Amino acid sequence: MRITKAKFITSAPSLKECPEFNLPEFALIGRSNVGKSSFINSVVNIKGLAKTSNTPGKTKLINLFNVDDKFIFADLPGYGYAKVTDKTRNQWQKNLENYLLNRKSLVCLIQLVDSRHPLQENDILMNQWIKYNNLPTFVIAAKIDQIKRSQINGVCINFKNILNSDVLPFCKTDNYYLKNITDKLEEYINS
Ligand SMILES: Nc1nc2c(ncn2[C@@H]2O[C@H](COP(=O)(O)OP(=O)(O)OP(=O)(O)O)[C@@H](O)[C@H]2O)c(=O)[nH]1
Ligand SMILES: [Mg+2]
Repeated sequence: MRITKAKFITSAPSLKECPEFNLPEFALIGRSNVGKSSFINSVVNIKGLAKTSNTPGKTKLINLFNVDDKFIFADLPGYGYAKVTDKTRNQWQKNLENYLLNRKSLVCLIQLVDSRHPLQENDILMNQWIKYNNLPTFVIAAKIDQIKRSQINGVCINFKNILNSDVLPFCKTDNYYLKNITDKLEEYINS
């Protein structure tokens, strides 16, 4: 799949503010700072389209992007972000859960996990929650440039064994990984 254009549509605090499109939607989920917004920018090949930051907690709303009038990316706030009050975190969690469970056009959740570290408990819990709710998903082993080339396969196999989901390696600095990812998106778009 060749992507030629992408545009920001809107930032929505919760599902009821999300406009409806007759297009398949992919939501990015994962811990804060794992690279969800950077992933979107790489796939659509537009630097800065989704806002990124060195500090966790950058994405605070449901940000929707139209890609080639073919599908929608929903950039979501990360989990595991410590610097918010319990009340704010609970509200985010409720809003996100409601979006993930009730967004009709959602065809797949793309869960990003950090290749540099073993899976964290909240990654595993999130994956179990997705499976429990019968939501389609695959996993991206993110920041793969940060581990040795010789370890890439082993890390992906390990994630796959633990999560029982397809795992694709990715880093924002090497387009080599994009083909498998866009092929995967296309499978969901066409099904
Ligand atoms: N080395 C490396 N750094 C990356 C990669 N992807 C993202 N980063 C860096 O990781 C940081 C966080 O990236 P974001 O894309 O903002 O992460 P996010 O998951 O959207 O974070 P939140 O919005 O806070 O949940 C930024 O400093 C990025 O430059 C990657 O593939 N390799
Ligand atoms: Mg983000």
